[in-house]
Amino acid sequence: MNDTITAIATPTGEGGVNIIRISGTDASAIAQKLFRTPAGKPAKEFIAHKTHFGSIHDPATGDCIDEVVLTWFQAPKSYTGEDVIEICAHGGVFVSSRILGLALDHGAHPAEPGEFTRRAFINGRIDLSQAEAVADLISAASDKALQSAMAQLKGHLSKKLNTLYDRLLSVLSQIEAAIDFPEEGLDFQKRETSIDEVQRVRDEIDLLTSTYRQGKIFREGASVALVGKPNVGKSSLLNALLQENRAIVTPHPGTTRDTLEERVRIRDTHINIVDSAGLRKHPETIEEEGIRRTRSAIERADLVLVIFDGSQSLDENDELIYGAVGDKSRLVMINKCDLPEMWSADDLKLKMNMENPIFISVKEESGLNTLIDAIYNHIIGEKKFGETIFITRERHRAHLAEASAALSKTLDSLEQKLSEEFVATDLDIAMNHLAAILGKAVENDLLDQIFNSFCIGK
Ligand SMILES: Nc1nc2c(ncn2[C@@H]2O[C@H](COP(=O)(O)OP(=O)(O)OP(=O)(O)O)[C@@H](O)[C@H]2O)c(=O)[nH]1
Ligand SMILES: [Mg+2]
Repeated sequence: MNDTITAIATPTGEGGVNIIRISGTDASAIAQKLFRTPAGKPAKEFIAHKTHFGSIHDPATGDCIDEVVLTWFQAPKSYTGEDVIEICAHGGVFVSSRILGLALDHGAHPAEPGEFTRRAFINGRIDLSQAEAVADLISAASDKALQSAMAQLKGHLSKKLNTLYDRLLSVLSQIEAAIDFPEEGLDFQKRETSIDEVQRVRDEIDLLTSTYRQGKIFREGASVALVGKPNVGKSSLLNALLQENRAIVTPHPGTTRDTLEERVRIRDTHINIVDSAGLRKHPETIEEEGIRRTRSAIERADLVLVIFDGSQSLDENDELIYGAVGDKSRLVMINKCDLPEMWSADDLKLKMNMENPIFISVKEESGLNTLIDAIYNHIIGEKKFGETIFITRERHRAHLAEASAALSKTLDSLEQKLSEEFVATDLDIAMNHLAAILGKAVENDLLDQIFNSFCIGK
């Protein structure tokens, strides 16, 4: 952590500009050695939080590498909380790697993935949930994902968790006073108010936990599986939603053998749509594995799109679908409505217990907007979320669930008038789980895991 680190902060490739970032105590000194003013002189010193126009030279050869704009973010007012130099060079892989090489030659070490953000966390600029929000912001693929990452980065979740933590801390201090002065103990009124407060905090935690399903969909996109017997038009529908010929479509049943996942944007959110092998009773050997994967895609899906072919009679293979989909959330479709229909929606209800089908023809692109609206309503709904805080990560959900469970035990002990020590222990566990989300006292392994998912230079 005492090293000065450097990395190219912009993606590799050609572009307008590239940014080379240096962070640590020696950042300015390293930059001083490389930077020259427009008059070709070394800069006496950089002015904090101001940009400096000049060029980068190789001190060994005197070669000018590039004209740049340099900014010195003086500690602690920087992204990492340390001295940070950002060199904005012309976009080009070679130029930026030469500048990076010079920074390395003059004392900087290569930054690990996410190391700048990790330092921001270690130096208390942001807490762990905000650091995670930085990663989410970078990978956001829709407006909803962006909004929830931004709210988390701004500290909405942190503020909420800190408040809940502090409320539990006040209860804990009452309990600890009772432990320290056993002759006074926890009187009836204090016990009642503690019970009320712990209950209220637990309810708020449970409410927060319940936002996970939606929050996860915002961040990762809902998983939507296309399911039906062979040849009903699943791959054709995937292609239509993607508006490109991604999956192979043929008139032969059993064309798709493997699952194929693609991201599709729907209004302000996105879905991960999975095309799969058609389900049928007597598959060829190679299809068997595909069908196994179809079942696992159904298992993982937030929503299943069940497709029937309206131009072919319903058969035993269609019947397989009902069992495979089980009680998963689903939307039912009848495709190939451009062809004469062999059966009606009533037959579907009667034979398959599937209702309210959406009639589409992928070939003629009819009914697709109705389908897209239905998918959106299913995963996002008409709800207005306003200022709601969402839990978007499994790590957060798990800690909240543990905190809630510990508070339930706290309540049991309080209600049964058990020793205050029991109450204090469980309260402490609950508080530690809330603190863990914010990254207080977390293990290095966990930090490695979180920050390794970042790109280098962030
Ligand atoms: N007439 C008509 N044909 C369609 C429609 N949608 C798909 N098809 C045709 O149906 C055939 C099968 O389409 P696919 O998209 O490959 O069907 P699938 O469900 O992916 O089939 P498998 O991969 O074998 O499970 C192709 O010949 C498509 O052109 C439609 O709306 N109308
Ligand atoms: Mg297919």
